[in-house]
Amino acid sequence: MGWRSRLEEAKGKHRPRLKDWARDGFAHHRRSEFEALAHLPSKQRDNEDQEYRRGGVDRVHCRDLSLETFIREYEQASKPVIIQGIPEAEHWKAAENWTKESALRRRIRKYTFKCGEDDDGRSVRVRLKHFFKYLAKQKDDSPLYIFDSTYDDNKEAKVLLDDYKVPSYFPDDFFSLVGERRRPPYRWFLVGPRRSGTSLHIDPLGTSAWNTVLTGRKRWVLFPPRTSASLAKGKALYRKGEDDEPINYFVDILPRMRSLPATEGLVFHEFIQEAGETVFVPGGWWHAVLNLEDSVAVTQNFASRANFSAVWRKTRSGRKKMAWRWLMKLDESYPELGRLARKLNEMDDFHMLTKVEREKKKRRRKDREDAKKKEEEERRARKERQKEQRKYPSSSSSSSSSSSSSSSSSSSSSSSSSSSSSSFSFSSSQSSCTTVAAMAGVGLEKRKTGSGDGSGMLKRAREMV
Ligand SMILES: O=C(O)CCC(=O)C(=O)O
Ligand SMILES: [Fe+2]
Repeated sequence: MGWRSRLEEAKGKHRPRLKDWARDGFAHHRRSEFEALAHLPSKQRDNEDQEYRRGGVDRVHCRDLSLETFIREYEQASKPVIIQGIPEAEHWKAAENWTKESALRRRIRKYTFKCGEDDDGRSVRVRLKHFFKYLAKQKDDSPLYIFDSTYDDNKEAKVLLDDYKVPSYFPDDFFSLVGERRRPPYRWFLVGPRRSGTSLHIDPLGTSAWNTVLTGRKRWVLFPPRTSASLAKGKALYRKGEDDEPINYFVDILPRMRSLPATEGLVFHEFIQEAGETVFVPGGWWHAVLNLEDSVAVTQNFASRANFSAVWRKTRSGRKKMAWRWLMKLDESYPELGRLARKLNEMDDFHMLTKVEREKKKRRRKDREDAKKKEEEERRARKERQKEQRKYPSSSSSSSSSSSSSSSSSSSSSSSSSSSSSSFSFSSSQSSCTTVAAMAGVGLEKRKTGSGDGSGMLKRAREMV
């Protein structure tokens, strides 16, 4: 199979309901609107309200930024920053190996990178050489995007780990205590064709992130943690039929958000990340990203001292089992953090369930769900019975004996109830599965594409569950 058919297959799996990937014309008649994003809106043209609402993001070269200053002024202050020069100063081979497509392709020939997800949460994967062919030719509004977190577990692809190291500004990584297998996904290799991107989200479990671009440019928008989700997402601003992919958000929705009255209290932090720059995203900040050019990047999430309280609070309820293990490991290696975690539990009156309690709770939930399912089945069967009776009223009224009428109606209803119950239990188990994934996914997904059908959020959520 050639690259075209492989990519067509991948696209079909990732967004099966999307028939025309160039429907909105962002590579054709609306191309100039996309290209205009290469420049930030001019400050002079803004009115006072907008000027006030545009939060700035500092840009500092790493030679002028000590670790202590970074921690004090950015990490502890929960303030995003763009740091220049890290790959060069910290001697990343990625500066060479990832900036030439041919070099990258030669390094990893067979491994298939995740570039999407199907409706059942399975990864959609392609080889790099096929993806690069697609990237060069594609005219999609919102193309497939390599966003892969399992390269480190593959014999061939883990050479990528030799090409970069965690920048010296981010020495803490407390989730490493629970071990590679148990910890949530935390590092991603990204190849983003122009117009691809990541929808608005907050990074998982209260973690902070750094993101370094080796080639290409990315446009970012950030909103402070206090911003309401629906306001930041611009939920009320979508028009009928509009897609909610990152390209649509940046081209259509953000400009509408900019002209909202200042009383809405929205503050924007917009900037363009250039090649060689590292963006620090503090935990809890909303952010969305659009690849302005074909780009190669790496991003990693971490728990540190500065974000520990928020990460602990999310982890103890979002990853109950892992939280116990983490707490034990913290007690051993960082007893002061173990004490802090317990203190937070006490302050919040949070009881961490033991294994036995967790299992009991799980059983109780299952019993409740089973009972609900049974009730639903009975209700449905009753309805079917009533329908039958309405449809064939004569069968009961014309029969000479009431006992035969009731027996015929009960036998017909029991057969209809058994057939409806089997089809019902199938659909209900599907929907409860979806609900569990959705609940578990709250705040757990790292990357979201819009997927107008709403599957994007679930898809990403599942990766973390
Ligand atoms: O580069 C991107 O597309 C998004 C990255 C992101 O959201 C992150 O690094 O947390
Ligand atoms: Fe993110």
